[in-house]
Amino acid sequence: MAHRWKNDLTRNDTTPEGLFFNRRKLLTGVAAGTIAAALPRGAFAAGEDLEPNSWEQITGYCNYYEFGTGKDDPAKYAHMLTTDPWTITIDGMVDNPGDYALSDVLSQMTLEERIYRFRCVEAWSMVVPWNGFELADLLTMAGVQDGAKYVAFETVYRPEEMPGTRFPVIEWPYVEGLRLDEAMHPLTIMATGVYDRPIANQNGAPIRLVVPWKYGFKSIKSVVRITLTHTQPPTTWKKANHREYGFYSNVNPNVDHPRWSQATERRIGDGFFAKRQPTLMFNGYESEVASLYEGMDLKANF
Ligand SMILES: Nc1nc2c(c(=O)[nH]1)N[C@H]1C(S)=C(S)[C@@H](COP(=O)(O)O)O[C@H]1N2
Ligand SMILES: [Mo]
Repeated sequence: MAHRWKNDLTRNDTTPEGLFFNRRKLLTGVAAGTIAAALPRGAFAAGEDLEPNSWEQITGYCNYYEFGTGKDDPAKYAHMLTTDPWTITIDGMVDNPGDYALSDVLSQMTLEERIYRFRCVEAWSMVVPWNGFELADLLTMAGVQDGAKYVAFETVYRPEEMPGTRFPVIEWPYVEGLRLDEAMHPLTIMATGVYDRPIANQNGAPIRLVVPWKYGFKSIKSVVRITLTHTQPPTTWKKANHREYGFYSNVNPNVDHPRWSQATERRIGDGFFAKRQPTLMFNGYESEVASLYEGMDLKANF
């Protein structure tokens, strides 16, 4: 199938599945020996020498705060979330607003596998095979009206199934947003699977956003509402700390996070003492997406 986008990553580049699912433990140095034993040889070369916490300090870890901020909380509690049946409300500036059953949506979408770089803001990266469909197809089905400029996303908020929401660590529900042209770009997908399996609850089941040229936190999980708007919508991390997190959140090695450099990254699976690699502009998708930001000051619009 001919693609309207270029992505030269292949199966050989992908992060081994075991590393994807266990990366929080790897990153935080918990039970390093145990995990190393369960992984293919070579995948975890120098792991056993890891100083606990050293990675935590430099990386932080990716997450699903609705299930808690502890390292193991999402894996422990995300099973509490009921993901079937699932309804997505599409509203705002669309011709066909309404509540869409996910099963109906999926029957109309072309599902594909995409192998993408996925980068956490704190300086580590993976290459992950997501399964999903283009967000543009869903928006086209809803009928975007003239004048719509942004797409707002909202995660399900169910306190009884999400123990982390009892604490006001961030404002609930989790929200994110894209400019309409970013949302319509063929690289932007709604993912329903990973490694050819339905997505795990802790990774955002049954459906989450993936924007491969932006940081991980842009990838809002368990989406229940998509709203077309005229004005730039609020985003969770910008609301929590606007000095550190902006609306755009493009992977940009020239703009450091206030507390750490983003000029280099460590690829999960390369080993803890492997040389850091230079971070690629837009996560390696520069030729695909740079034109979206032509003329913009990306230091001001971080
Ligand atoms: N609803 C919701 N979506 C979320 C988060 C969250 O806490 N809640 N965390 C974000 C962050 S910070 C990251 S790095 C990615 C991590 O996704 P993954 O670990 O499943 O790949 O999810 C993002 N989406
Ligand atoms: Mo993150």
